[in-house]
Amino acid sequence: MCTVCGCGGKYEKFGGARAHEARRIVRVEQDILAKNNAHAEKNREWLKARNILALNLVSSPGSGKTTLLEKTIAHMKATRPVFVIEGDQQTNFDAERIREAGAPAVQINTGKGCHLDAQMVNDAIRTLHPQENSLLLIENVGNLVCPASFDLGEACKVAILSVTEGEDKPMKYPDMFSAAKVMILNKIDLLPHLDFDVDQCISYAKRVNPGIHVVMLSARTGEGFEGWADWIEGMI
Ligand SMILES: Nc1nc2c(ncn2[C@@H]2O[C@H](COP(=O)(O)OP(=O)(O)OP(=O)(O)O)[C@@H](O)[C@H]2O)c(=O)[nH]1
Ligand SMILES: [Mg+2]
Repeated sequence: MCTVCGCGGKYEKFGGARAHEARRIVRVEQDILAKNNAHAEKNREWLKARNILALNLVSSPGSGKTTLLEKTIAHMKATRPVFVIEGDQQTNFDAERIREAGAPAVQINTGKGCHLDAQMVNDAIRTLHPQENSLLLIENVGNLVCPASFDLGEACKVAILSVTEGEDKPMKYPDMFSAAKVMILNKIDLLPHLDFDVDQCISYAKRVNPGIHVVMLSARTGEGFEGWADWIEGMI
């Protein structure tokens, strides 16, 4: 099990004297996830009753989540109010960037934790008070593993992969890409400088999740952004 957060992964090779410990860990893991799922369902019901579309943005650190959120706020705020929950281990940097971009934001600092959970999001919603018919964007802690296991009550997870990370990531971290409804391939402005194989990356993503929708864009230049905006519109 992840020793930082107890988040749902488990060692695959237990044997002999470690078998009892393994069973205990699996029980704890099931308890943690069951409790989280109960909170997530409450969040989902609350959001649904108010017609709030909640998206959970998950990725490794630095893939461009906050940059994409800044662009999304600029694009959406005239038509639909946008609210943001930011998750990081430390600092208020991202919430400050979001407020600067024009949307209300609550920052959650997880300390040693490596993902957001549904209770944290519940607390943040109570502080943020997202209004009816709005868009609630949740930026998870940068981590390609643990956030995959935690339902926050969102409509769906959005996995962001930047082209600087390598096309093999969907195969190496399959849980994240199978948990997501859409994969944003970000930083495509950098493709001319890299040997990133776009077709191979998409093929890997579809191997772990045949139904995954793929949007290629540059959050910096705005190229391809309409694919993301159209996808959000389709979800509303
Ligand atoms: N060239 C290029 N750089 C980008 C793009 N999107 C983001 N960046 C840069 O990538 C770096 C990280 O961007 P952030 O938006 O902070 O990434 P993040 O995923 O929010 O990072 P964490 O919150 O720390 O996990 C910054 O220097 C951005 O300017 C892009 O489309 N193209
Ligand atoms: Mg960020």
